[in-house]
Amino acid sequence: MVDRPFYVTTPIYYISGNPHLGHAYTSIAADVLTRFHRTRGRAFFLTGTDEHGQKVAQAAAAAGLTPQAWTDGLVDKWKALCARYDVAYDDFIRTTEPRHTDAVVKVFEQLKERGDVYLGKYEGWYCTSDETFWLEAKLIDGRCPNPECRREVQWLSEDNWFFALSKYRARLLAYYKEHPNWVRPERAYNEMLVTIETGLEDLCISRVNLDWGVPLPGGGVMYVWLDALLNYITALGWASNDEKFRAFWPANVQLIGKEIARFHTIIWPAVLWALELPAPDLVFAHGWMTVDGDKMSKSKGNVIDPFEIADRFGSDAVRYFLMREVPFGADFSISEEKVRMRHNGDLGNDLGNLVKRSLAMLARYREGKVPSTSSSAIGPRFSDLGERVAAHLQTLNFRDALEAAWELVSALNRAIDETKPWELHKAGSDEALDAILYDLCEGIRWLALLLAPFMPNKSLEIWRQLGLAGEPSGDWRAELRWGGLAAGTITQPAADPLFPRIDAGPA
Ligand code: ME8
Repeated sequence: MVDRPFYVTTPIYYISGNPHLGHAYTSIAADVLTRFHRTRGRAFFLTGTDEHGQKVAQAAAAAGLTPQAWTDGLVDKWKALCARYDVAYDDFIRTTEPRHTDAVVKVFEQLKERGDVYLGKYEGWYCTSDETFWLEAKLIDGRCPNPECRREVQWLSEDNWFFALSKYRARLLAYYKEHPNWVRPERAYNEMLVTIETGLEDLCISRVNLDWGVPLPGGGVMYVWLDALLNYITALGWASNDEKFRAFWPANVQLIGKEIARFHTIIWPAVLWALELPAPDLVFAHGWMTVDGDKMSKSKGNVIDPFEIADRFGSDAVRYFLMREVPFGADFSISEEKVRMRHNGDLGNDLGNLVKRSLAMLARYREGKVPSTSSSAIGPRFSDLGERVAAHLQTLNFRDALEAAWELVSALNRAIDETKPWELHKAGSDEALDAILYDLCEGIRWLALLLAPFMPNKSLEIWRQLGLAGEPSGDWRAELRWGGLAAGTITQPAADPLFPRIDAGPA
């Protein structure tokens, strides 16, 4: 069997402004998933920026810059967002790079040769915010029908290229029926299936009156959505590095927000088939983040600055909140209060105190040295925990994975309260004291491993406090065996709490 890396992608984000926390959400989820898969083999994580199109051109013009100067000036901010949240991508593609634009032209030529693109006239509406063509009948009150958008649309009458999407309708229907899990969550699958059943129109794939995009032979530029979708294969070296490309494609998981499901689960597979390539294994359309129930928007002034919230709570705590709050796929509302509750509760009271109390008792009763023991009250109850957390991560149930890990946090805290190590010490019950102290340290080691994909910094801190070398990134199947922590290990408890309490009010 070929050792195929696990290939994960995020959408490439429009570089029409600064990133907000919604963008970080998808990238963090992709990072958690990639880190998990790296514990079992190779993984490859692609993200990047969508730099062409009318929306970016307009933002640049408003700033008095050329689109290229505008995107060059902003891209570092998008990379900095990844760095701030420890989003460890393997490749970051910009759609203005020649490795992408060259390949995009090749795609166009191939599609043309195949007879899958043809010249026609587009007469209809266009939403610049969504970069979407809308036919008259689809508009709602004369505005963009996307519920997240509802902005004014612009009339277009252009001679453009069209992709013969309707030709792929039957294949799409068959594919959906044969692969009922290829679009998740189920709601997105059902919605997309209905869209296909209702009928598909051919897709306009060029903009003849726009010059900010990939120039097409004969004039005009490629429609920004087709340009953007292709990043997932151009970054791998499609048509330039066949060996790399074959080793990576099809992607294992493509993460997107639910509002762009139609592009990724109807247009994208059809384009891939037209290029004689397979569709990705899974497209996961996650839910939408709102602020106190409202859509995040500049005009409402409720955009959460991802840098500020990370400075206030720490990037790991924000990552934890985002993955723990709701099942991936569900919409959710974020507020400072909610993040603070999770931070002070789950992280500070449950996990942070567990580590602090356990290592403090070890320091007091055993000079910080992990004792040896022959019995464990806790290990046998959790022998399948690694497999359970892994199973949840395989299916992108981030919340369930964290809840399963928290069963161990709770069990260890409860064990302290029930065994009362201070009384065992007083009574001279050395064996029982060794047993509970070992269980606590070993349980904490497990937690560092299980939580590392979610909270890479805090897990490493825990690992260091346990006195362990390297990083908590080993293969769970080998590492998660109760008793793995060597007796005699000298722990290094830190004076400061892992998650110092944060009170309401200004930072
Ligand atoms: O659509 N809640 O880019 P974009 C959850 N360039 N996720 C959110 C979010 C929110 N409030 N806001 C943004 C584009 N996202 C195209 C994609 S891909 C070939 C081209 C995340 O800058 C989510 O992943 O509008 C969403 O799909 C994406 O950012 C949209 O980013």
